[in-house]
Amino acid sequence: MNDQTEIPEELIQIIRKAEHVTVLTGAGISAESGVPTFREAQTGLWARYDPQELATPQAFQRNPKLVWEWYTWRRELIGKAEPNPGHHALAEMAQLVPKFTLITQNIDGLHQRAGSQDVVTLHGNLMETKCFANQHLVDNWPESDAVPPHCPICDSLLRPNVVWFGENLPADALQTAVQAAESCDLFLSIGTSALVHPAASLPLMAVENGATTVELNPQSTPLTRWMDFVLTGAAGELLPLLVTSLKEAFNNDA
Ligand code: BV8
Repeated sequence: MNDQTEIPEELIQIIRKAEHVTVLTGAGISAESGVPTFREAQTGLWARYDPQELATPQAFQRNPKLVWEWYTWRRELIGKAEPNPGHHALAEMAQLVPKFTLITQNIDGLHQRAGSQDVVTLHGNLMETKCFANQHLVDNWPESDAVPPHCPICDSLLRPNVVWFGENLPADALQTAVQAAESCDLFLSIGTSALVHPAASLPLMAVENGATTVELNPQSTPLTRWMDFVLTGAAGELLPLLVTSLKEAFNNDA
């Protein structure tokens, strides 16, 4: 499929009239910030590891040093990344509609750095650290050669504050996300392969609730067949186009 270069007028009119827009993003929206997507082959030292194998409590218990160092590498990557026009376009869209809920599977914090407010982070935040035994959130810890370092409160091993496979999502974030999917009149699924649950069920809840549903992705996914609109292309290109068209539609109203 080659990428499209414009947004259907019918969709612009639907967004213009929407009361509550809900957006779910995945790793694809950070791809143009230089952050490799979850399913892209890992580079360099990490090429031989399957992310799904590393992002589990079992992997951490088996080899805490390896998992800690993988996240340190990812944190350094993300530290060098900047929000891209796709992140900024979503922050702008939130100002144009009456109610806007942004749900992300990403742990890179780029939506927040682009100015999005009240981001519902389903899978945690890579820039936050907690301990394995008691979930103590810690901002800093005593210098030591130990890798991973130990919790200054209970001495258990520190880990990133992200949701691993086999771990429950934060109950409040998931509840907010489900409510937003079930009550919105427009749902956009952006840059996600829609393979990881329960996040992947949110767009289908929106279909169930009768919302207009949109998928934005250069590739098709298991969601594509259920979507009312399929925007084929990169988020960093199509979202700014969408917001520009939306602003023109509002100006024509004025
Ligand atoms: C749980 C943080 C209860 C860590 C992540 C029901 C059915 C089947 C399986 C399950 C189920 N319920 C639970 C499971 C098990 C499991 C699961 O879903 N497994 C899958 C693989 C089958 N889920 C869980 O374990 C969840 N916990 O359900 O708790 C429970 C408890 C015990 C036992 C059972 C249930 C926890 C899941 C959270 C895992 N943590 N991240 C870390 O990052 O290290 S998931 C991680 O992978 C990401 O956060 C993200 O969610 C996912 C990757 O998906 P995407 O974001 O979509 O990224 P991906 O690379 O796949 O795709 C990128 C897309 O972007 C592509 O489509 C590409 O085309 C597109 N793209 C590329 N460039 C661009 C673009 N799009 C736009 N613009 C571009 N420029």
